[in-house]
Amino acid sequence: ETNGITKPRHKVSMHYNSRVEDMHFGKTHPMKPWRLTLTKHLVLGYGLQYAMDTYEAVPAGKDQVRAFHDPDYVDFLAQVSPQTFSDLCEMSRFQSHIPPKHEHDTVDLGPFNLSTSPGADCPVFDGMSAYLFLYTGATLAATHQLTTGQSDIAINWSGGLHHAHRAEASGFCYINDIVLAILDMLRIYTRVLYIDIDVHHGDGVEEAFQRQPRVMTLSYHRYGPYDDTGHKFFPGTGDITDVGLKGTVGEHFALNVPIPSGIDDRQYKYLFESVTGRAIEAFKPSAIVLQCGADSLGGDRLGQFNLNIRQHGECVAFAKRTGLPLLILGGGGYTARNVARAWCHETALATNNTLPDTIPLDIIPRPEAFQTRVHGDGKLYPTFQRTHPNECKDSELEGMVKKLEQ
Ligand code: TV7
Ligand code: CA
Ligand code: ZN
Repeated sequence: ETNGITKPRHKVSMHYNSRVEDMHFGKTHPMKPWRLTLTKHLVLGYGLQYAMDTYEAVPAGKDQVRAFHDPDYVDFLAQVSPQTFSDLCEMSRFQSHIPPKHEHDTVDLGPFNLSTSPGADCPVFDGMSAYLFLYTGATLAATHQLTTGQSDIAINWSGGLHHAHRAEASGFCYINDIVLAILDMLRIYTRVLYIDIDVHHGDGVEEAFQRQPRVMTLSYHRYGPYDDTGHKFFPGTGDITDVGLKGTVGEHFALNVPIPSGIDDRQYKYLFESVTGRAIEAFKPSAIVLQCGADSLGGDRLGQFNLNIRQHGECVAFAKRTGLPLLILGGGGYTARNVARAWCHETALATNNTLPDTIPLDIIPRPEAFQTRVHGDGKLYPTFQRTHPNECKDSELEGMVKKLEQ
């Protein structure tokens, strides 16, 4: 026992490389890799490293990434930087310019939906290539740990980038580490259940396995009609009627739970536990992959849900109670201090530890200003102020559960 933190009977491993923290998508871009620095500081500050094995990740190999992605796309990602981008675009085998899909889109897109414009979702930035192969390497190391029986639960908070397609970056995601992990797991496990609690639809993972009856994908996400900017909530897919590719063996192996804005803890618990519970009963998975996007928390800069940290964590606890091999990944999360709180809490849950609400600020290395701005009142479990009105009616959620049970 150290710091009151104890080792669980089951084996937990965490896979990470601090070099991902130095990356900058751009000044105003919402994706901030330094949320991972905060997460690390909280995890180490509470002493959770004593409850699990920690591994420094190495970059994934190009061959490993080709298990899902297009070989030209992999070559491009391996070489791209702000300096090489235009030269790479000139090369004939890469399409050099894609006209904007919407007339009001101002960013100029290059091949594979990449761009050097500052407003792009998937910008080309310094050190990007190293970053992509590192978060992917961490996910594949975590997967290896599970498939070889060395861990019962393996965690990579820098992974979970669910929007990337075979030959296209999308929504801050370039390499789909989740698809690569599941492909690897299919060598060992008969059936893999993918659960996605990020506020966005896990479209890239769903699409990759739309013909694969050995993978069930289940995403909970904000979904609704067009907003005043002419956009649907990103990526605009994941309707309740979307259950996998019709007329293939993959039909009925995708589930989508589209949710209006402002959902609270009680309503989310009801939805998550009824639908996930039924999915597990029917599908009988041999392993679970859980994408823990923290943008479903209240007060997120991009999200529109109103979950508190404890309910977000209840989803992890629920998956853990199945006793199945569990891969836990990060994902979205744009209010950095809350991302760190949630993922630290979930690391504690994975290792059967309970944490005091008062953050051990004396152990966390950072200047005074950083402390007040980033950790707020110094509590791990604040109650979030509602930022989006609750548009979820209990009767409609019940109707949704009934529909999904069929
Ligand atoms: C997993 N929302 C990823 C979630 C990806 C969401 C989007 C932004 C955004 C991008 C910026 C930026 C932003 C304040 C927010 C239709 C568009 C509208 C680009 C401005 N500020 C995950 C992706 C989503 C980029 N994209 O699931 C640079 O918000 O809605 C869209 C697409 C076209 C492109 N424009 C946005 O959580 C990790 N982007 C500021 C600077
Ligand atoms: Ca989701
Ligand atoms: Zn998201």
